[in-house]
Amino acid sequence: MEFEQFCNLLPKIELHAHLNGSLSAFSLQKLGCSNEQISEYQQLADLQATEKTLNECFKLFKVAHSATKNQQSVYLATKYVIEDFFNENVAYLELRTTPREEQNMTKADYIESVIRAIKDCDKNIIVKLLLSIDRSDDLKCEENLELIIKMRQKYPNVIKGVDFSGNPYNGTFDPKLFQKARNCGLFITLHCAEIKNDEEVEEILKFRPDRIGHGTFLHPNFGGNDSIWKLYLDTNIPLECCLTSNVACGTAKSYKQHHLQEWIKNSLPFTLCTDDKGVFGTNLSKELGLAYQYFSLTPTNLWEMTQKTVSYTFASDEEKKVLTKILQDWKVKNHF
Ligand code: 6MZ
Repeated sequence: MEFEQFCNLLPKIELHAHLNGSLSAFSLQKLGCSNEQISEYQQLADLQATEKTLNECFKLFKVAHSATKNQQSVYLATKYVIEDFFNENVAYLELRTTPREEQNMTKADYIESVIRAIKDCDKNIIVKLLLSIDRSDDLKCEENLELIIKMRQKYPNVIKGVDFSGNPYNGTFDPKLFQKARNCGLFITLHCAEIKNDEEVEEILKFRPDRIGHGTFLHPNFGGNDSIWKLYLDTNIPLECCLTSNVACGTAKSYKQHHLQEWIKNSLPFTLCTDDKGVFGTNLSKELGLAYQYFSLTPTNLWEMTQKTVSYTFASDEEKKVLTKILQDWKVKNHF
């Protein structure tokens, strides 16, 4: 089997995908975005990685947000994103999104629309929802968490966790807030060290979330420091690694000089993810291909990484067994 085909056909697990950032240009078109907006979106997605900065990337989310302002469009957006992941053989998807209020839509309506699309999905893919707390929306964090807890009580099999995201130049991590979420049975994944912010990173690691996103400025060779790296090693928290996103945002210098190498070298837990595949013009199969190209991860390494990722998911034990079997059967069927 050709390597590209391997990456596409492998039953994959995606744990870090923001709903609105995952919308393809084609989906945005179907959701009513103008040609002008689409070309702005595509031009930026096609730019040389080094020409973009994290702040510029954040401007792009406005395009998708302008197309998902009511319950029907949020429903359709969720449906399209799930279908795109399914079409590249993602078997398990944890989709995350920030509940958003618009003129004719409450945050609860927003969540309900996403859940309706997840429940209506008739494809062979397991989808779970993580609700994001936007760090830029400091003043509303408590209120947002209350809503998330309430919705989780209503949909315990779909809403599995809470994510802390948003522009990392804004806001601060509040351990009390996430402890409250944890006490209510929610899993916690936090964007951590996407930019250099040692004080916050230390607090996040001491909190010991179930997973962290990005982890860019942790290792001393990548802008971290010895005590932070030691703290990380003590926790051994799985990393949601988003290669293209980090390179596109300029937080990693290049694919070759990406901090993932430290995880590989030290046999630390990680999984490859897309972050915002619409914004960054990628998909999970491509991310696997990049790990092969730049870090020599073989098909066997990538299969093993996927198998380990099963234990990092927020799925039930039963679902984890199903995923393990899917992967085992696929390996046997494809003789490798
Ligand atoms: C931090 C990010 C992000 O929630 O509207 N988001 N937060 N770092 C990143 N790295 C590039 N990429 C996306 O999806 C878009 C939202 O996800 C968060 C931002 O808050 C963005 O507005 P939803 O579905």
